[in-house]
Amino acid sequence: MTISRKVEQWVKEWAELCQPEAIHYCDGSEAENQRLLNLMVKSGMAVKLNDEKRPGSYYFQSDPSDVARVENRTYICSEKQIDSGPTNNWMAPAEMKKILTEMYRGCMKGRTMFVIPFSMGPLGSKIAHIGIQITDSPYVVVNMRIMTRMGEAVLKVLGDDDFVPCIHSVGVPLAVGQEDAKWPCAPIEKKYISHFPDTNETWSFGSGYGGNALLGKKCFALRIASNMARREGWLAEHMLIMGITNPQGVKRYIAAAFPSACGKTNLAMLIPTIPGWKVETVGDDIAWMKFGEDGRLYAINPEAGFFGVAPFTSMETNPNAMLSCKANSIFTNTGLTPDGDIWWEGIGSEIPEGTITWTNEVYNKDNGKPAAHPNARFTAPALQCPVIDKDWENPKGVPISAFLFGGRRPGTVPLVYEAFDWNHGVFMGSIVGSEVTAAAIGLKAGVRRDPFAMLPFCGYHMGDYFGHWVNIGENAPDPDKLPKIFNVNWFRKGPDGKFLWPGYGDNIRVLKWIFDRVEGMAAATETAIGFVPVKGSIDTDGLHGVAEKMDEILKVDKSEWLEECELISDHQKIFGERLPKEMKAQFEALKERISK
Ligand code: O2Y
Ligand code: MN
Repeated sequence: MTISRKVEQWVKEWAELCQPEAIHYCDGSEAENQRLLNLMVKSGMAVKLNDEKRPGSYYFQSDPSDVARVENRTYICSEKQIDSGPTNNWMAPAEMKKILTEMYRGCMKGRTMFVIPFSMGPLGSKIAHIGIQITDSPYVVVNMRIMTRMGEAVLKVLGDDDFVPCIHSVGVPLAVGQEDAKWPCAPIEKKYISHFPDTNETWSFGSGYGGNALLGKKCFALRIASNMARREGWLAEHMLIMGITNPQGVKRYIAAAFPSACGKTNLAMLIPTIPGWKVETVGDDIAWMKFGEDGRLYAINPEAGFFGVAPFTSMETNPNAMLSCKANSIFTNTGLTPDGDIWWEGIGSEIPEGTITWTNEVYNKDNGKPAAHPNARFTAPALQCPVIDKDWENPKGVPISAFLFGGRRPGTVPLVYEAFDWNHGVFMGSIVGSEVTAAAIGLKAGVRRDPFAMLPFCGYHMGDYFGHWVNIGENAPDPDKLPKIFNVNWFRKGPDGKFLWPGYGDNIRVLKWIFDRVEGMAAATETAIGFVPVKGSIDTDGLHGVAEKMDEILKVDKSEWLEECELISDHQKIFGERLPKEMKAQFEALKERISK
């Protein structure tokens, strides 16, 4: 393996601090992957699933204290606190590094330090970037192998260049002869997911789970990359990317941002219910976008796999996701059936007798405990998705014709509306939110704003982030080629409390309207909030009882929007002086239009 002196020196320094028993540079080969999986099976951390049911796949149970991203332990350590903004936790970089250096000292004793060279995006793409993650978790290595392009080939492309450094430890050194935990991790108060935007570094300590530990994903591809994108004039977004082809064979790509758990993976892999339309997947979570030579915005999916939520994914709700994880996949915190397969709530079949839960107990329907944790995950190669787009690895990316924003709004927000122009679209992205009714810990009931679905992922001041979107529009090589911007809301409810819109595969009907708007074809009415479909311009053929609800589904109610404006006013205040004047102007214009 050709390892540059820069990489070697950096690894040496970290090894001196973390004091691992051994250092292993990952080559990304199948043999290496198998060796690690076998070792984890032997140690009791992994279970090999039945090859007849789930070929090449493995099952893991995490520690019950380590089951999801930990936002309250996630920090943006910019030099100045103000630059991290009101929506991030902050600590001065020197202070954080002092704390963490002491925690990293000797933290890998008794373990192997793995060095993972990885590319976010197709190797060699001008939009892609290379990172190197140091970790003491073999679980992280086998997941990173699915989620990124990883191994020797990356080091070759990197040569002597700089890379994005990512440090990770589960934070549990092993004394000589000490038996390892099944899922080693540190207690919550010792977990730190720290980002240093001024030096592009991520230092993660204490968690082995998902976004806290697979550092290419949320830490690099969103929090660090959003800073890189701002400095360099591109976009790093929490967006799926999909291709849509109409019956005439015309294809357009859209990118869509929805808060976590709003069905992004389902939309990215949608199976259309209207004849002749086709949807293909480029990515289900993150988009990196740069202007191409033709003045259009091109997007790549920086990832190579899906880290999808398992519960309620089924052959009914998302057959393409189910087929993506039918082999060569990793399952974390699902149930484990006696015949060596996985099971979760909402999978679409009865739970087999004797299924083991994610907490390693025999499932008992009477004790109210689910078989799968609600945030149980499958890690599956994107290539296995039956509708993966032929250009999903095109190094140039795919040209984006439209952006979609949306949240879960039972009232106020119509099924779809289109922005008047770019800055109005940026304003729409800045007010995305979902209504929270449950007494979720630390949340008040009401609309929880999640601007651009980036609240947990924007690596700098969110007010400056809105400004960056405004600048992208201002500096576009050809403003006429900018994507059009839409807001969608699949979740509007009627007075009976039931969803008005069928959702899932029928969302193609909304995408069809958006597609036709992009092509200058579908009809719309100008309202106070934007362009809304005229009655009959959303195809409801073959849907029972929906045509008669379309007025309600598309309604823009003056009193509801006056109330919404009160909430938007509170929301904008959060960003203080850093709220761009363009966003203030958009809000004033909205209020004026509504009050007319
Ligand atoms: O809980 C985690 O660590 C995973 S979070 C995640 C994973 C895949 C895609 N999106 C998300 C998210 O929280 O947006
Ligand atoms: Mn996500």
